[in-house]
Amino acid sequence: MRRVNLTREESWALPGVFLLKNFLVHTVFLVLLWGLPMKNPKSHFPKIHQIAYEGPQASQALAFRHYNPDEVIGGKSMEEHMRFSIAYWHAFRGTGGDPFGPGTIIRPWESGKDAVSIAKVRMDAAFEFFQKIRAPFYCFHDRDIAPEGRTLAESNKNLDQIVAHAKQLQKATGVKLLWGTANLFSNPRYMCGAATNPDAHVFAYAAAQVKKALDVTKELGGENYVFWGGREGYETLLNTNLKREQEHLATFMHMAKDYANSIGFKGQFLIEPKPKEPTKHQYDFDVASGIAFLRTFGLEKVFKFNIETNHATLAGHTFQHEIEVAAAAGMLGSIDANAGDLLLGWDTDQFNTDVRELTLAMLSILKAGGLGTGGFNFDAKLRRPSIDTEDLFHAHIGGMDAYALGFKLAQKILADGKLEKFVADRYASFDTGYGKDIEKRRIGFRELNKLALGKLGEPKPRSGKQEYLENLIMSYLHG
Ligand code: XUL
Ligand code: CO
Repeated sequence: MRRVNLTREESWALPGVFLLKNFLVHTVFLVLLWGLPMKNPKSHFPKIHQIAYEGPQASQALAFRHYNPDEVIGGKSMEEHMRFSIAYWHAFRGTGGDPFGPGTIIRPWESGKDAVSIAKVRMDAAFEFFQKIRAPFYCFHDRDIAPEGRTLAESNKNLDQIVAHAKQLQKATGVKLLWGTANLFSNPRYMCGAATNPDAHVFAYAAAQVKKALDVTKELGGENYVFWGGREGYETLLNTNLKREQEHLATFMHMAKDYANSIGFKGQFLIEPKPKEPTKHQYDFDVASGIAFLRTFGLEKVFKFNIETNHATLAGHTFQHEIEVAAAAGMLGSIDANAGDLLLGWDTDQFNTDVRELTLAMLSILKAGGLGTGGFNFDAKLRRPSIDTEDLFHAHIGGMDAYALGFKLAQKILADGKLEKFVADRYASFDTGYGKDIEKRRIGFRELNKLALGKLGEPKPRSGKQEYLENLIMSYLHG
């Protein structure tokens, strides 16, 4: 065959090439058309736009009145200050079920050909929600995001598929993982505990599950890793070797840290105390007993605390109390933001809109220098009759606004300085003289005895001024 040298234009005009060209152009066009919906996947919340800050006078309900992510306070945006996070288990696995009846909440995205594909669509909906509600972080248990398989290997395989999906969504949206954790409490194998189970077989299985959870938390850039010991406690002391179980729990935590170090996971380890529920007694009862546990077993440098409001009240403390105890030990890590119903007495996990409580909590958090790698994770769920998708937005808007307002009011209280000055003055006798010597441990009972019998005489009582201080706080809240 004779070869002819054709120009580029001429070669495009040849019949065969013309057909090929047309074919290519059409194919590219079709692929582009087909690709469009892939780039703009179907919205799961088509009627709801990204929530905007509209200020306290906002006319519509789906707007922020106090949380303005872009507002800069003290050189940092509110988004950076608050580090809000969505709890996957409540927001995307919560059904409204309770011990007396099944779930009431049916989500349109909960359908598909198999559990893994449903999990992927659910995750698409979750990331759309994170963006629309303007939460920069989310948190999960391994089994929230991916279905548990028939074997551990199958569960790990499911998790790998979903983690790959999460990684893409994180990259596409900029939403990050505040913390990961393992669910060591739902499956019946853990009914007598995980690390504190009397059966070493269960301990081994739990270790393997946490190993994997640490792997995926690292893979997704998680900034912390949480241990909530849901069933690490007992139902009755009749069948329990408490000492051995506590030692096993500590061993498990040491193993977790050794493994995390070995894979180069730099996230902060957090313990989330809770006194009871589901067990009668949980070993990490509250922050104080958590500190004692960690110090007893040489783990105090490894852990900080993830403090949950409702867990604090179940332990008979205020939220602020738990924050102060952790802060005093330099172990304040993160917050599971919710509220309990004090008349009910179980872990109702409600959204917190009590601005006074949150202002006081924020005051303690700010005085402690903030949360570092932690954040405010909404470990809170909708009430059983709140079945509209929109309710998920109202709930989180309320929580975010209440926390943002609490933050701003606490800033105001600190800037004003009256409260801090009052407290500083109350302890001023320890700033100089024998008071300072006491703090520095430079004197003892003999010297103090001499002073008390000699020039000091009877101490003069001073008012604690509680009512004045309560009114002062009220003046910041309500003018
Ligand atoms: C349970 C609870 C957990 C932890 C994570 O009361 O708070 O969801 O936050 O395991
Ligand atoms: Co929690």
